[in-house]
Amino acid sequence: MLLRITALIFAVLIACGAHGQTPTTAENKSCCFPILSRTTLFAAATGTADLASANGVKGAANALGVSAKTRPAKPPDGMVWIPGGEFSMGSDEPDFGDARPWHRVYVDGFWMDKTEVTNEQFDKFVKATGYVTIAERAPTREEFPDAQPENLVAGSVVFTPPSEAVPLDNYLRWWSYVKGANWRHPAGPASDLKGKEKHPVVHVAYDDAVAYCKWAGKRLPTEAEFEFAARGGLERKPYVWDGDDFRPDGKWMANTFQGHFPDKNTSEDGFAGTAPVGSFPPNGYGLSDMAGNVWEWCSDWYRPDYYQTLADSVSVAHNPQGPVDSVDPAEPGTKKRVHKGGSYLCTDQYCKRYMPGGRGKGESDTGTNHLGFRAVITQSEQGKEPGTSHRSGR
Ligand SMILES: [Ca+2]
Ligand SMILES: [Ca+2]
Repeated sequence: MLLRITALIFAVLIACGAHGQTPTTAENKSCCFPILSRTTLFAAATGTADLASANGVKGAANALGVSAKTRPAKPPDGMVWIPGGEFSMGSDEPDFGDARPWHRVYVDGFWMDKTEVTNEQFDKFVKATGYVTIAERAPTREEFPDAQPENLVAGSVVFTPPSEAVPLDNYLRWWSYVKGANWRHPAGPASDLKGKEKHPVVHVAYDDAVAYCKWAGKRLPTEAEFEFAARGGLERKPYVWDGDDFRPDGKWMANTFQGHFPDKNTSEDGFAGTAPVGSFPPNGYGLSDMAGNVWEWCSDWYRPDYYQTLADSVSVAHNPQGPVDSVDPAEPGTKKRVHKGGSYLCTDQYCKRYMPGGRGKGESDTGTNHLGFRAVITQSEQGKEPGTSHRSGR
């Protein structure tokens, strides 16, 4: 355990240097910023299952009935139509260095899951395919040749708040790698999913989310699709709802963190952890929890300079797919995908990446108990064979 903790400290300290600043700077106020990676974790201290789902994927895609030109008359179950169009993407928040500058983006219309994928939905996928998530698999000697044998245990990263106020300069004070934590046991082996059937599934790594999407005949959204959808038709607004107030008319609009971070969660919005999906008002497109509840995987590789690159190269970026590779100065050598939307751990005391311009990042094999996903499908994906999505091979 000591080695694991040491490893975690090492990983955290590296991550805190993400923007060349100390952990106490505003830009690194990342209570809810899921930056931990298994590669760094295990290396410091120390696949995808056969889905048997080819027919199911093809059938599911066709069953959606997505037209090549027009939206279907009958919405796919649980999905809403996002009309597409041009919008301003990014943020001018001082803390969001990797989300600047504002730049113009166009996305085609697409269907998007109205909610984050739930435990109930993920359970159907697992029962149908026998899929085993990465957090349920013990890391192998081949994957982590330098790891100590006692560290090669299955588990995941869990928010473990301290009992009293602590300096906000060390993530280790509230994050732990917990043996036996996975989507079935979100807080560790003693926890379960009873009563959480409608809560978002967590502890899903990128590859796990991709596997689910393939089975469902869908794919993960690009970062541009997610942000376009999150904004709900609003232009350059700070939140995914209209106006400039975090609590319009005193109403809670998203599952975030209240109280004193990280030791005292007063749950004034009704939820200390995940909430059943759709517990808060939907945005302008009818999507729930595009801010807060759990972070959500996007298909883009993460680079902190990607927005600047787009702004420098084109007047309007059409359907941007993200950079061709991932570079994160915080953890050199690890490749990360984008997360969006923030989580139930976001608080303006520390970070507020529930704002639609906020960005998160994480290594593909790393899940946490505040990270999930939802899926999309575009018109052009109709009739494609399983796994042929332009996102799936990345
Ligand atoms: Ca909350
Ligand atoms: Ca969310």
